[in-house]
Amino acid sequence: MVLQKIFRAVIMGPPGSGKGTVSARITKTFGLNHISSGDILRASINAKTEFGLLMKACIDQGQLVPDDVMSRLILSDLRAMDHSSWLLDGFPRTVSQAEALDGAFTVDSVINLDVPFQTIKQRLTSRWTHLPSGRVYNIDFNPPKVPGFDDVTGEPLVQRDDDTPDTVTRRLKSYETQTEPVLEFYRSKGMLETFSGTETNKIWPHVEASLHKKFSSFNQRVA
Ligand code: G5P
Ligand code: MG
Repeated sequence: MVLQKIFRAVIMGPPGSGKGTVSARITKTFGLNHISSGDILRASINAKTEFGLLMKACIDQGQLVPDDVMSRLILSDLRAMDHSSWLLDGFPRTVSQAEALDGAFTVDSVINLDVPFQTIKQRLTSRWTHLPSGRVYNIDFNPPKVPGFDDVTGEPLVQRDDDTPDTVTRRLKSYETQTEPVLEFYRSKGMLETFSGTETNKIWPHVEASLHKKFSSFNQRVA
């Protein structure tokens, strides 16, 4: 579906709930630009920038990067994109970040993936990532065509340093204490749409249908 106006969405959900997986399907189907805060941070770590190395300590311990750093980073990337439609994945993650985003941009849709923590723990230990693109694979769910290598570039896949069982537990804890209040922030504004389940393939048709509906009414309002 071709969009006639800028459409801006946020995708939320606990670590491993499938934000990256669903985002890839949304960008393919609807052509939004995918901006993943985690991918941006991992690119800085991979490039061994001073900033990246500082942030790596936080990330590897399953802690959040400080709000002011994160909001500055993401908002400046969004401003640079100016007249584009985008889908934000991994930001905002605290109420302070949500307020910063709210002050700078109008968000048209907030998608919340609600997946049980038990399901997530199993998934993350068998995740393989192509760091330069952020493409994710899973040994059980969507294995790469050649084990250990990215389907598109043929480059090696890695396991994220923060996907160890202990760090996953800490990330889930931080999600409960720091990110769940953001759901309330958007719920109280009537913007939150929650999709519950344990399988992305069952959740996705509902997300797709909801976005199709939103995009249609959005285009009608513009026309
Ligand atoms: P990230 O990178 O934002 P998380 O923790 O929010 O990391 P993550 O781990 O990237 O989220 P996801 O994107 O929600 O998970 O999930 P995914 O990668 O698509 O799917 C997980 C796995 O499950 C994959 O292997 C996938 O193939 C598989 N899978 C998907 N669906 C199914 C299914 O139906 N069945 C099965 N069997 N498998 C499936 O953030 C990382 C860190 O960066 C910092 C923090 O330290 C954070 O911990 N950070 C921030 N700090 C402060 N503020 C922010 N805004 C920050 N953003 C990032
Ligand atoms: Mg992700």
